Amino acid sequence: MKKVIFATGNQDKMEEIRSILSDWDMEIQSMREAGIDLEIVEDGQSFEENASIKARAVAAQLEEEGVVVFADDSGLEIDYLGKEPGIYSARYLGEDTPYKIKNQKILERMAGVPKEKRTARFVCAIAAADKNGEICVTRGTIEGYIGWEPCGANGFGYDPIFYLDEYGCSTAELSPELKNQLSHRGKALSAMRQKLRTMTL
Ligand code: ITT
Repeated sequence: MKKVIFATGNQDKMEEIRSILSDWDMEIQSMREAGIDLEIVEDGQSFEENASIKARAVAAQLEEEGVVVFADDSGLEIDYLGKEPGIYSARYLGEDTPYKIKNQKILERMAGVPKEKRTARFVCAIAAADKNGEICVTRGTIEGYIGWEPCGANGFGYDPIFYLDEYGCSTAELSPELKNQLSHRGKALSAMRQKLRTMTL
């Protein structure tokens, strides 16, 4: 394996991924940097299925040997809301709706719900594929709860309303380094690195 292309159009994710993999001795390109522009329909029923769909769609465009495509499918599961928004996290209330509004809506739906029922988690599935198809998928999660108000300016998406018990703050209040150490994305990427270490690609 000589290069990894990330099948994502999400710049915030890409920034976290680069930082998480910064000590990896491997060329990492975004889809855009690799000159690939694809509309991918994410019609899977799980994070793993959607990650595979994205990785396989981009890998099918590859001509070069030794290139592996990674894709990240992630989201927020809120137990009180029956695991919503889940795999629909990016599409919740509409893809282009600002996160300030999405987060406010979630806080409204959680009004009056006691702390013990506010449990939630971020989930991330990372899929790897080469031009012959899928190689493997890993998952990482981080457990937390939905707070009562948005807080913090780091991170992206639902970070301002997702709080960690151990730190008493939202993931948008953590430094990027600490978030990446603890996060669903950090865990799934580290599991993927472990898995690929045992393979000759
Ligand atoms: P790509 O499919 O192009 O990678 P996307 O933004 O559509 O980009 P997803 O379908 O995986 O990606 O949706 C993930 C959504 O879940 C993301 O847009 C955020 O709203 C949310 N999310 C995932 N990880 C997050 C994190 O670390 N912090 C906050 N929100 C996160």
